This record gives sequence, C-alpha cells and structure tokens, in this order.
Amino acid sequence: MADAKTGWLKRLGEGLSRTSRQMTDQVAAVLTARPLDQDQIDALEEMLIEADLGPAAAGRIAAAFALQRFGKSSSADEVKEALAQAVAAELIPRQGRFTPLAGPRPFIVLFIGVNGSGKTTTLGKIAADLTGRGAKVLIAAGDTFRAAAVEQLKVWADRAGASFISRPNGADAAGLAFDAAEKARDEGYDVLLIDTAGRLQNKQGLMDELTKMIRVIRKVDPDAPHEVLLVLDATVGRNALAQENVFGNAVGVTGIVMTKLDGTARGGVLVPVAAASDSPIKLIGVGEDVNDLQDFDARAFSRSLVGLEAGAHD
Ligand SMILES: Nc1nc2c(ncn2[C@@H]2O[C@H](COP(=O)(O)OP(=O)(O)O)[C@@H](O)[C@H]2O)c(=O)[nH]1
Ligand SMILES: [Mg+2]
Repeated sequence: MADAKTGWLKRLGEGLSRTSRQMTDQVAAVLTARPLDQDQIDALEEMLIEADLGPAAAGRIAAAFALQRFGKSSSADEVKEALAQAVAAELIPRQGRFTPLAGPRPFIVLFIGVNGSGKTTTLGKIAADLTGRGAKVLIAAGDTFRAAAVEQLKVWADRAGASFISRPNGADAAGLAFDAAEKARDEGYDVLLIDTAGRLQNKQGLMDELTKMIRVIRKVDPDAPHEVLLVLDATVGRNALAQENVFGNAVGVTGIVMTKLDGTARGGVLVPVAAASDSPIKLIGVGEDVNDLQDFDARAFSRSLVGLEAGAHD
C-alpha cells in the first residue's frame, strides 16, 4: 500500500511538474530578491495565473504568501512550503470525501461530464475498488448514445466482477436508469454506478436527459441519486471551469472528480474549479489504470503543485 501511494504521488508530481518548474524559477527569484518586494509578488501572481489558477485565486494566494517573512537563511524549500500552505488554505475547505459504502443501500451514483472527460474510466476504477472491498456492485451503461461506450464499460464491469445492465444503442437512458435502480433495490446491491452520455444532439438535450434520469431514479428512491459526480478533465484547463458552470447549473452536482492530473501543466485549474463549485472535489485521476484514482488530498495536491514531495506532511 505504501508503494502504491508513493506511486500515485509520484505520477501526480510528474504530471504537475511543468507547473511546478515554473514555480521553482519564481521561487528562486523570490529568494534572490529578499526582502520580498511588490514586483516579486506580482510576478508570482502572474505565474499562478499562467498555471491556470485564475486571477481571483492567484490574487488571494499571492497576498497570503506576501505576509510570510523569509529570513536570509530561508531555503527554496521553505519558500515552497509557504506557497504550498497558501494554496492548501484555498483547497482544504473544498475537499470532500466519496464514501459510497457509508450511505444507504443501494447507494446510487451518477457520473456526468462531457465526452472524453473520464466518466467511464472513473466509474470502472471505482467499481473495481468497491468489489475489491467485497461490495455487490451494479453498473448501468447509461451512455446509450454510442455503442462503443457500452462495450468499453462492459470491459470494466467484467474486470471488476460487477453486474452489468445495458440497452441497445439509442435506447432511452432514463428507462435504463429506472430499471437499474429497481434491480439494485430488489436484488440487494450495495452500490449502483450509472454512466451517462457526454454529448447528445445538443447541450440542452443532454441536460434534459440527465434531469430526466434523476427524476425517474427518484421514483424508486426519493433520496437518490446519493451522489452526482461531475468528471472534469484537467488538461482542458480553464474550459473545465466553464463545464463546471454548465453542469452545475443544470444538474445538482454533489462532488467533482478531476482527471488526468498525471499528464498536464494545467492541474492548477483545480484551484479555481474548487473555488467556483458549490460541491467539493472528492477524487482525482492520475492515470488510466485501475489503481489510478485517489481521494482528493488538498495538502498533498498543493505540495505537488509547487514541486515539493507530496507526502512529506504525513
Ligand atoms: N492519463 C489519464 N488518462 C485518463 C484518466 N482518466 C481517463 N483517462 C483517459 O481518457 C480517455 C477518455 O476517458 P473515458 O472514461 O472514455 O471518458 P468519458 O467519455 O467521459 O467516458 C480514455 O482514453 C481514458 O483512458 C486519467 O486520470 N489520466
Ligand atoms: Mg464514457
């Protein structure tokens, strides 16, 4: 387990390394320009904006950082620690937990987000984790829009040893969601994971379908879905923020999954997304493999972002 943790932290650190390299240069400039002057703070703020943290968060972080006192003997790591703490202060209140086995049964989870964001992959990783912990899991292939999407999900379900329910291409996704919810309830499943389409004929069509799915699920269980996970791809940078807006306004999101943090210099976008969203960040994706999904750890993420060993705090 320790190895696995080192592994994903390493991938997170490598993924964010382009961002953190820029930070490191900036930190070096701060160190040579002590005492910290306004030009350095401004340059730091600019760099944070370039790393996709956005102007608002960048301004707050730079301001918090500016309050730090660095002595002549401060090392680069101490400066980075201060920066990581300023980022973490933004993120810690926005950190949530995904605990499907602690809730009611069946615990119904809906995965939403645009095509390619990582919904199906994230669902598959979660299914494998849950069956590995002994849970009885049902997967519903609610992306009935593309035949390939059903196949892809079936592979994940088989690998996880989870049950699978699907419909022919083009079938009504809400009808499938209803049947799946009934099956999960009647057959004693612990968790129902429902995939959805990321694109239909148009955006309104997609939002209508998602709200309809939620409506019919509530006919089976008025408290469901217990979790609506919005899956966002970090590599699209500030576009992730726009997507959060669209989905967040149309559908009641309860948690965010930020994927592809293993391969991007734009991982900083997690900060403005966290600030803008009504729902917390719960999980992060750091690769395509089954083990590459982790609980969101605000401190570890902040440390990786500035190029520090992510796990050193614990
Ligand atoms: N590197 C990396 N790739 C990912 C991650 N999550 C998903 N992917 C890849 O992104 C692509 C789209 O994922 P998919 O789950 O099909 O997205 P969907 O359209 O939202 O269902 C696939 O090639 C996945 O393997 C991640 O955390 N890191
Ligand atoms: Mg998919």
